[in-house]
Amino acid sequence: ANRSYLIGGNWKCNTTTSSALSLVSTLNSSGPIPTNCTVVVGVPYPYLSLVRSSLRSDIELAAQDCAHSSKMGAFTGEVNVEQLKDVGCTWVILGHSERRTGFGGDAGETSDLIAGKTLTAVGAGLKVMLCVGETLEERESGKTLAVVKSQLDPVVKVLKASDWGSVAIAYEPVWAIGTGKTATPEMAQETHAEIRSYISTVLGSAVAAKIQIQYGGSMKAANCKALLAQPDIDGGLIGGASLKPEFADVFRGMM
Ligand code: 3PY
Repeated sequence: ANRSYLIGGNWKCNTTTSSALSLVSTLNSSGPIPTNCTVVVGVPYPYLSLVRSSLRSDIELAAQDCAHSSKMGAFTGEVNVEQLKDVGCTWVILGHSERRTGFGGDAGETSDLIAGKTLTAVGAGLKVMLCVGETLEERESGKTLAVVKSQLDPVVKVLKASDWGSVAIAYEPVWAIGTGKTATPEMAQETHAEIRSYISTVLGSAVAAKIQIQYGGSMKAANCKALLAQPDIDGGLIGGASLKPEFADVFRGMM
């Protein structure tokens, strides 16, 4: 692709103080980051400060969610964008399918809520990895693009065109998340190209040409090369493999 690569690790609800520090030490000794590559790790809230203070400075820090409001106040359990910036985050992952679906009794986040969070994050100067993607049932009934559009449209509505410079889209087919199933590079490329063409329709060709579209869903060292070689795949959002030393192989492979 003629865009640079964005390689994100999504630690999800994993790590403790000691395993976070051991991952940091692996990353710190993993050699240079290729110049065409931005590397970001998405860390659970309790470890953001710790990771920022111990991780090499050329790897950026993301939170995995943020509050809808940027205000301090009576919002029990929420963490806002100012707090994220205060502990050194430059990115936030928003709208991951695991947040959209809900779990453990949570209702799940709507695309409107995620759009509001995206606006708040971008307004505060954070960059966003905005996750979209369809379920297996939706793919099999030919609704992939319709679903992705319905997830993107609320964001298109609230952001200014210039805000899109702070947004990357992480296309994560839900059926490939944590299942070990990966979309084939051709399948992923097809959807990435459709997403880019949709962005071009609603936001213009300049935004579309620039925006990074990451693939997510069981990306790992063994399959990243073929995925990242596709013209519209500009990086990855990596779950399980980001908890292992092989995460470094993904970005080192881009040299
Ligand atoms: C996965 O790789 O499974 C992910 O969900 C990344 O966000």
